[in-house]
Amino acid sequence: MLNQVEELASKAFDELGRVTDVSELEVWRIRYLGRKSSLIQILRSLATLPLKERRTAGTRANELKRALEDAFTEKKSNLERSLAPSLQRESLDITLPGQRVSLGRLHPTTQTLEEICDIFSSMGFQVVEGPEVEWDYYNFEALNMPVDHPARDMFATLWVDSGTEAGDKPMLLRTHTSPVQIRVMEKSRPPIRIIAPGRVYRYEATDATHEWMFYQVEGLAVDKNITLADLKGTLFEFARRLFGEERKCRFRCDYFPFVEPGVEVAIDCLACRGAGCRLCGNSGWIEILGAGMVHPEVLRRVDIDPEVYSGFAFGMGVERIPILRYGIEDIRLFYSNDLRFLRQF
Ligand code: FA5
Repeated sequence: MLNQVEELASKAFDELGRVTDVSELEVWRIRYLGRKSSLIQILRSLATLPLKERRTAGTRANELKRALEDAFTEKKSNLERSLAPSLQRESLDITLPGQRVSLGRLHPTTQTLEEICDIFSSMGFQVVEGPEVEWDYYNFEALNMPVDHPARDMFATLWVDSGTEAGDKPMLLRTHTSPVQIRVMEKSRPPIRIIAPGRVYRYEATDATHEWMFYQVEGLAVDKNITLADLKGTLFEFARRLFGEERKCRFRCDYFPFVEPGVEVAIDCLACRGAGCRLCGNSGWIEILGAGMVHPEVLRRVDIDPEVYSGFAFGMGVERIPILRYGIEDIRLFYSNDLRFLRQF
Protein backbone atom coordinates (compact mmCIF):
# COMPACT_ATOMS: atom_id res chain seq x y z
CA MET A 1 0.00 0.00 0.00
CA LEU A 2 2.84 2.36 0.97
CA ASN A 3 4.53 1.76 -2.41
CA GLN A 4 1.28 2.57 -4.16
CA VAL A 5 1.04 5.92 -2.29
CA GLU A 6 4.66 6.82 -3.17
CA GLU A 7 4.13 5.98 -6.82
CA LEU A 8 1.00 8.11 -6.89
CA ALA A 9 2.83 11.03 -5.25
CA SER A 10 5.61 11.12 -7.84
CA LYS A 11 3.13 10.81 -10.76
CA ALA A 12 0.88 13.57 -9.41
CA PHE A 13 3.70 16.09 -8.80
CA ASP A 14 5.24 15.24 -12.13
CA GLU A 15 1.99 15.96 -13.99
CA LEU A 16 1.29 19.11 -11.98
CA GLY A 17 4.62 20.50 -13.18
CA ARG A 18 3.41 20.17 -16.77
CA VAL A 19 0.06 21.92 -16.22
CA THR A 20 -0.03 25.27 -18.08
CA ASP A 21 -3.58 26.59 -17.73
CA VAL A 22 -6.61 26.54 -15.43
CA SER A 23 -8.61 24.06 -17.45
CA GLU A 24 -5.72 21.54 -17.40
CA LEU A 25 -5.41 22.19 -13.66
CA GLU A 26 -9.07 21.27 -13.14
CA VAL A 27 -8.53 17.99 -15.00
CA TRP A 28 -5.54 17.32 -12.77
CA ARG A 29 -7.58 18.06 -9.60
CA ILE A 30 -10.32 15.63 -10.60
CA ARG A 31 -7.75 12.95 -11.46
CA TYR A 32 -5.76 13.18 -8.17
CA LEU A 33 -8.15 14.66 -5.60
CA GLY A 34 -11.60 13.92 -7.01
CA ARG A 35 -14.05 11.48 -5.39
CA LYS A 36 -13.09 8.70 -7.77
CA SER A 37 -9.31 9.37 -7.64
CA SER A 38 -6.86 6.58 -6.62
CA LEU A 39 -5.83 8.50 -3.49
CA ILE A 40 -9.39 8.69 -2.15
CA GLN A 41 -9.85 4.97 -2.95
CA ILE A 42 -6.69 4.23 -0.93
CA LEU A 43 -7.95 6.30 2.02
CA ARG A 44 -11.28 4.46 1.91
CA SER A 45 -9.62 1.04 1.87
CA LEU A 46 -7.39 1.75 4.94
CA ALA A 47 -10.00 0.26 7.30
CA THR A 48 -9.42 -3.19 5.81
CA LEU A 49 -5.65 -3.16 6.64
CA PRO A 50 -4.02 -4.63 9.77
CA LEU A 51 -3.55 -1.97 12.46
CA LYS A 52 0.21 -1.45 12.03
CA GLU A 53 0.14 -1.13 8.32
CA ARG A 54 -3.00 1.04 8.56
CA ARG A 55 -1.08 3.55 10.70
CA THR A 56 1.96 4.00 8.44
CA ALA A 57 0.03 3.90 5.17
CA GLY A 58 -2.75 6.08 6.58
CA THR A 59 -0.36 8.75 7.85
CA ARG A 60 1.47 8.83 4.51
CA ALA A 61 -1.74 8.93 2.41
CA ASN A 62 -3.17 11.79 4.49
CA GLU A 63 0.11 13.70 4.22
CA LEU A 64 0.04 13.24 0.46
CA LYS A 65 -3.58 14.47 0.28
CA ARG A 66 -2.70 17.65 2.13
CA ALA A 67 0.43 18.17 0.04
CA LEU A 68 -1.53 17.75 -3.18
CA GLU A 69 -4.21 20.18 -1.98
CA ASP A 70 -1.57 22.79 -1.06
CA ALA A 71 0.22 22.29 -4.39
CA PHE A 72 -3.11 22.70 -6.22
CA THR A 73 -3.93 25.99 -4.43
CA GLU A 74 -0.50 27.39 -5.10
CA LYS A 75 -0.52 26.41 -8.77
CA LYS A 76 -3.98 27.89 -9.18
CA SER A 77 -2.99 31.27 -7.79
CA ASN A 78 0.21 31.27 -9.90
CA LEU A 79 -1.78 30.59 -13.05
CA GLU A 80 -4.37 33.26 -12.24
CA ARG A 81 -1.65 35.80 -11.52
CA SER A 82 0.05 35.14 -14.86
CA LEU A 83 -3.33 35.48 -16.59
CA ALA A 84 -4.31 38.79 -15.00
CA PRO A 85 -2.29 41.16 -17.24
CA SER A 86 -3.54 39.57 -20.46
CA LEU A 87 -7.14 39.60 -19.17
CA GLN A 88 -6.77 43.27 -18.39
CA ARG A 89 -5.35 43.99 -21.82
CA GLU A 90 -8.20 42.15 -23.56
CA SER A 91 -11.03 43.47 -21.44
CA LEU A 92 -13.83 45.36 -23.21
CA ASP A 93 -14.94 48.82 -22.23
CA ILE A 94 -18.67 48.32 -22.60
CA THR A 95 -19.31 52.01 -21.98
CA LEU A 96 -17.63 52.97 -25.28
CA PRO A 97 -20.14 53.89 -28.04
CA GLY A 98 -20.35 51.16 -30.72
CA GLN A 99 -19.35 51.55 -34.35
CA ARG A 100 -22.35 52.26 -36.57
CA VAL A 101 -23.00 49.42 -39.00
CA SER A 102 -23.92 50.91 -42.34
CA LEU A 103 -27.04 49.27 -43.72
CA GLY A 104 -27.17 48.18 -47.33
CA ARG A 105 -30.42 48.39 -49.28
CA LEU A 106 -32.13 46.76 -52.20
CA HIS A 107 -31.59 48.21 -55.66
CA PRO A 108 -34.64 50.20 -56.88
CA THR A 109 -35.15 47.63 -59.65
CA THR A 110 -35.19 44.78 -57.12
CA GLN A 111 -37.62 46.69 -54.91
CA THR A 112 -39.93 47.24 -57.90
CA LEU A 113 -39.65 43.60 -59.01
CA GLU A 114 -40.65 42.45 -55.53
CA GLU A 115 -43.64 44.76 -55.55
CA ILE A 116 -44.77 43.60 -59.02
CA CYS A 117 -44.40 39.92 -58.05
CA ASP A 118 -46.40 40.52 -54.83
CA ILE A 119 -49.28 42.14 -56.74
CA PHE A 120 -49.52 39.40 -59.37
CA SER A 121 -49.01 36.61 -56.81
CA SER A 122 -52.00 37.94 -54.89
CA MET A 123 -54.01 37.66 -58.15
CA GLY A 124 -53.04 33.98 -58.44
CA PHE A 125 -50.06 34.22 -60.84
CA GLN A 126 -47.13 31.89 -60.24
CA VAL A 127 -43.58 33.32 -60.52
CA VAL A 128 -41.27 31.41 -62.92
CA GLU A 129 -37.89 32.12 -64.51
CA GLY A 130 -36.21 31.35 -67.82
CA PRO A 131 -32.63 31.49 -69.19
CA GLU A 132 -31.02 34.79 -70.26
CA VAL A 133 -28.94 33.04 -72.93
CA GLU A 134 -31.62 31.68 -75.18
CA TRP A 135 -32.11 29.76 -78.43
CA ASP A 136 -33.35 31.66 -81.48
CA TYR A 137 -36.23 29.15 -81.50
CA TYR A 138 -37.72 30.39 -78.19
CA ASN A 139 -36.89 34.08 -78.63
CA PHE A 140 -38.25 34.34 -82.20
CA GLU A 141 -39.35 31.27 -84.11
CA ALA A 142 -41.85 29.78 -81.66
CA LEU A 143 -43.18 33.32 -81.15
CA ASN A 144 -44.29 33.47 -84.77
CA MET A 145 -41.12 35.16 -86.07
CA PRO A 146 -39.44 32.73 -88.45
CA VAL A 147 -36.02 33.53 -89.96
CA ASP A 148 -36.22 36.68 -92.12
CA HIS A 149 -39.50 37.81 -90.51
CA PRO A 150 -39.32 41.63 -90.56
CA ALA A 151 -40.60 41.88 -86.97
CA ARG A 152 -37.24 40.54 -85.79
CA ASP A 153 -35.95 44.05 -86.43
CA MET A 154 -38.11 45.30 -83.55
CA PHE A 155 -35.71 43.44 -81.24
CA ALA A 156 -32.11 44.48 -82.03
CA THR A 157 -30.29 41.32 -81.01
CA LEU A 158 -26.99 40.51 -79.32
CA TRP A 159 -26.01 37.16 -80.85
CA VAL A 160 -23.97 34.61 -78.92
CA ASP A 161 -23.76 32.25 -81.88
CA SER A 162 -25.28 33.23 -85.20
CA GLY A 163 -25.60 29.56 -86.14
CA THR A 164 -23.86 29.93 -89.50
CA GLU A 165 -21.76 26.75 -89.02
CA ALA A 166 -23.62 23.71 -90.34
CA GLY A 167 -25.72 22.14 -87.60
CA ASP A 168 -25.26 25.06 -85.17
CA LYS A 169 -28.42 26.36 -83.60
CA PRO A 170 -28.45 30.18 -83.37
CA MET A 171 -28.08 31.39 -79.78
CA LEU A 172 -28.62 34.90 -78.39
CA LEU A 173 -29.10 37.04 -75.30
CA ARG A 174 -32.88 37.10 -74.98
CA THR A 175 -34.33 40.36 -76.22
CA HIS A 176 -37.51 40.00 -74.15
CA THR A 177 -39.03 37.69 -71.53
CA SER A 178 -41.62 36.33 -74.00
CA PRO A 179 -39.61 33.10 -74.68
CA VAL A 180 -40.59 32.03 -71.15
CA GLN A 181 -44.19 31.84 -72.44
CA ILE A 182 -43.17 29.04 -74.82
CA ARG A 183 -41.06 27.23 -72.22
CA VAL A 184 -43.99 27.24 -69.78
CA MET A 185 -46.61 26.19 -72.36
CA GLU A 186 -44.36 23.36 -73.59
CA LYS A 187 -44.29 21.89 -70.10
CA SER A 188 -47.76 22.60 -68.69
CA ARG A 189 -51.39 22.55 -69.78
CA PRO A 190 -54.06 25.21 -69.14
CA PRO A 191 -55.15 26.69 -66.85
CA ILE A 192 -51.85 28.64 -66.85
CA ARG A 193 -51.24 31.86 -64.95
CA ILE A 194 -47.59 32.88 -64.64
CA ILE A 195 -45.34 35.91 -64.47
CA ALA A 196 -41.66 35.70 -65.44
CA PRO A 197 -39.30 38.46 -64.22
CA GLY A 198 -35.75 38.78 -65.57
CA ARG A 199 -33.04 40.62 -67.49
CA VAL A 200 -33.24 41.22 -71.22
CA TYR A 201 -30.69 42.63 -73.67
CA ARG A 202 -30.93 44.77 -76.79
CA TYR A 203 -28.29 45.96 -79.21
CA GLU A 204 -29.50 49.52 -79.27
CA ALA A 205 -28.27 53.05 -78.57
CA THR A 206 -29.09 54.22 -75.06
CA ASP A 207 -31.01 57.37 -74.15
CA ALA A 208 -33.06 58.68 -71.20
CA THR A 209 -35.63 55.86 -71.47
CA HIS A 210 -33.67 53.11 -73.26
CA GLU A 211 -30.91 50.90 -71.84
CA TRP A 212 -29.12 48.04 -73.61
CA MET A 213 -29.78 45.81 -70.58
CA PHE A 214 -33.01 46.19 -68.61
CA TYR A 215 -35.62 44.13 -66.79
CA GLN A 216 -38.98 42.91 -67.97
CA VAL A 217 -41.81 41.01 -66.32
CA GLU A 218 -43.71 38.73 -68.64
CA GLY A 219 -47.27 37.71 -67.86
CA LEU A 220 -49.26 34.84 -69.37
CA ALA A 221 -52.74 33.48 -68.70
CA VAL A 222 -54.22 30.65 -70.78
CA ASP A 223 -57.57 29.02 -70.13
CA LYS A 224 -61.01 28.56 -71.66
CA ASN A 225 -62.91 31.82 -72.36
CA ILE A 226 -60.08 34.29 -71.66
CA THR A 227 -60.79 37.58 -73.43
CA LEU A 228 -59.25 41.00 -73.96
CA ALA A 229 -61.50 42.23 -71.13
CA ASP A 230 -59.58 39.93 -68.72
CA LEU A 231 -56.30 41.47 -69.92
CA LYS A 232 -57.64 45.00 -69.42
CA GLY A 233 -59.09 44.17 -66.02
CA THR A 234 -55.83 42.58 -64.84
CA LEU A 235 -53.62 45.44 -66.07
CA PHE A 236 -55.92 48.21 -64.78
CA GLU A 237 -56.00 46.53 -61.36
CA PHE A 238 -52.20 46.23 -61.44
CA ALA A 239 -51.78 49.93 -62.38
CA ARG A 240 -54.28 50.98 -59.70
CA ARG A 241 -52.43 49.05 -56.98
CA LEU A 242 -48.98 50.20 -58.05
CA PHE A 243 -49.57 53.83 -58.97
CA GLY A 244 -52.76 54.67 -57.06
CA GLU A 245 -56.34 55.37 -58.18
CA GLU A 246 -55.59 58.75 -59.78
CA ARG A 247 -53.04 57.49 -62.38
CA LYS A 248 -54.27 57.44 -65.95
CA CYS A 249 -53.75 54.36 -68.10
CA ARG A 250 -53.84 54.35 -71.93
CA PHE A 251 -54.45 51.34 -74.18
CA ARG A 252 -53.54 51.71 -77.87
CA CYS A 253 -53.32 49.27 -80.76
CA ASP A 254 -49.85 47.89 -81.34
CA TYR A 255 -48.29 45.07 -83.31
CA PHE A 256 -46.37 42.06 -81.94
CA PRO A 257 -46.30 38.93 -84.12
CA PHE A 258 -47.06 36.64 -81.16
CA VAL A 259 -50.34 38.32 -80.16
CA GLU A 260 -53.55 39.23 -81.99
CA PRO A 261 -54.80 41.81 -81.27
CA GLY A 262 -51.78 43.59 -79.78
CA VAL A 263 -51.82 46.63 -77.49
CA GLU A 264 -49.41 49.05 -75.93
CA VAL A 265 -50.12 50.36 -72.43
CA ALA A 266 -48.85 53.72 -71.22
CA ILE A 267 -49.23 55.65 -67.94
CA ASP A 268 -49.49 59.45 -67.81
CA CYS A 269 -46.09 60.99 -67.07
CA LEU A 270 -45.76 61.76 -63.39
CA ALA A 271 -42.92 64.24 -63.92
CA CYS A 272 -45.00 66.66 -66.06
CA ARG A 273 -48.50 65.32 -65.22
CA GLY A 274 -49.21 64.82 -68.91
CA ALA A 275 -48.05 68.26 -70.08
CA GLY A 276 -44.97 66.91 -71.89
CA CYS A 277 -41.30 66.87 -70.82
CA ARG A 278 -37.91 65.39 -71.74
CA LEU A 279 -38.70 62.18 -69.84
CA CYS A 280 -41.87 61.37 -71.79
CA GLY A 281 -40.53 62.76 -75.08
CA ASN A 282 -43.12 65.58 -74.83
CA SER A 283 -45.97 63.12 -75.30
CA GLY A 284 -47.27 63.21 -71.72
CA TRP A 285 -47.27 59.38 -71.63
CA ILE A 286 -44.69 56.73 -70.78
CA GLU A 287 -45.14 53.33 -72.37
CA ILE A 288 -44.67 50.62 -69.77
CA LEU A 289 -45.77 47.46 -71.52
CA GLY A 290 -46.75 45.60 -74.62
CA ALA A 291 -49.58 43.07 -74.47
CA GLY A 292 -52.28 41.22 -76.38
CA MET A 293 -54.17 37.98 -76.90
CA VAL A 294 -51.86 35.00 -77.50
CA HIS A 295 -51.73 34.33 -81.26
CA PRO A 296 -53.47 31.04 -82.28
CA GLU A 297 -50.30 30.05 -84.18
CA VAL A 298 -48.26 30.28 -80.93
CA LEU A 299 -50.79 28.09 -79.09
CA ARG A 300 -50.78 25.53 -81.93
CA ARG A 301 -46.98 25.25 -81.79
CA VAL A 302 -47.13 24.12 -78.15
CA ASP A 303 -50.06 21.75 -78.82
CA ILE A 304 -52.73 23.84 -77.18
CA ASP A 305 -55.90 23.91 -79.25
CA PRO A 306 -56.81 27.56 -80.05
CA GLU A 307 -60.39 26.46 -80.77
CA VAL A 308 -60.73 25.47 -77.10
CA TYR A 309 -58.31 27.74 -75.28
CA SER A 310 -57.35 31.39 -75.47
CA GLY A 311 -54.93 33.52 -73.49
CA PHE A 312 -53.48 36.93 -72.87
CA ALA A 313 -49.83 37.94 -72.48
CA PHE A 314 -47.96 41.08 -71.53
CA GLY A 315 -44.34 42.19 -71.18
CA MET A 316 -43.58 45.17 -69.01
CA GLY A 317 -40.44 47.28 -68.64
CA VAL A 318 -39.51 47.30 -64.94
CA GLU A 319 -37.26 50.39 -64.71
CA ARG A 320 -39.94 52.54 -66.31
CA ILE A 321 -42.05 52.06 -63.17
CA PRO A 322 -39.66 53.78 -60.68
CA ILE A 323 -38.90 56.29 -63.47
CA LEU A 324 -42.58 57.21 -63.49
CA ARG A 325 -43.06 57.07 -59.76
CA TYR A 326 -40.06 59.13 -58.70
CA GLY A 327 -39.67 61.25 -61.84
CA ILE A 328 -36.17 59.82 -62.50
CA GLU A 329 -34.78 61.68 -65.45
CA ASP A 330 -32.55 59.04 -66.99
CA ILE A 331 -32.72 55.21 -67.02
CA ARG A 332 -28.92 55.08 -67.34
CA LEU A 333 -28.66 56.11 -63.67
CA PHE A 334 -29.93 52.66 -62.64
CA TYR A 335 -26.85 50.69 -63.66
CA SER A 336 -24.06 53.25 -63.49
CA ASN A 337 -23.33 52.31 -59.84
CA ASP A 338 -23.53 55.86 -58.51
CA LEU A 339 -24.22 55.37 -54.78
CA ARG A 340 -25.54 58.94 -54.43
CA PHE A 341 -28.39 57.89 -56.74
CA LEU A 342 -28.93 54.39 -55.32
CA ARG A 343 -28.97 55.53 -51.68
CA GLN A 344 -32.11 57.57 -52.29
CA PHE A 345 -34.33 54.49 -52.52
C1 FA5 B 1 -41.72 43.36 -75.93
O1 FA5 B 1 -40.60 43.17 -75.48
C2 FA5 B 1 -42.75 42.26 -75.97
N1 FA5 B 1 -42.13 41.02 -75.69
C3 FA5 B 1 -43.87 42.59 -75.01
C4 FA5 B 1 -45.06 41.73 -75.16
C5 FA5 B 1 -45.19 40.60 -74.38
C6 FA5 B 1 -46.05 42.05 -76.09
C7 FA5 B 1 -46.29 39.79 -74.50
C8 FA5 B 1 -47.16 41.25 -76.22
C9 FA5 B 1 -47.30 40.13 -75.43
P1 FA5 B 1 -41.37 45.92 -76.22
O2 FA5 B 1 -40.18 45.85 -77.07
O3 FA5 B 1 -42.32 47.01 -76.52
O4 FA5 B 1 -42.24 44.55 -76.27
O5 FA5 B 1 -40.91 46.03 -74.70
C10 FA5 B 1 -41.82 45.97 -73.64
C11 FA5 B 1 -41.52 47.05 -72.61
O6 FA5 B 1 -40.15 46.98 -72.24
C12 FA5 B 1 -41.70 48.46 -73.14
O7 FA5 B 1 -43.03 48.86 -73.01
C13 FA5 B 1 -40.80 49.26 -72.25
O8 FA5 B 1 -41.42 49.54 -71.01
C14 FA5 B 1 -39.68 48.30 -71.98
N2 FA5 B 1 -38.52 48.56 -72.86
C15 FA5 B 1 -38.40 48.27 -74.17
N3 FA5 B 1 -37.19 48.62 -74.62
C16 FA5 B 1 -36.52 49.15 -73.58
C17 FA5 B 1 -35.21 49.68 -73.39
N4 FA5 B 1 -34.32 49.71 -74.36
N5 FA5 B 1 -34.86 50.12 -72.16
C18 FA5 B 1 -35.75 50.05 -71.14
N6 FA5 B 1 -36.99 49.56 -71.24
C19 FA5 B 1 -37.38 49.10 -72.44
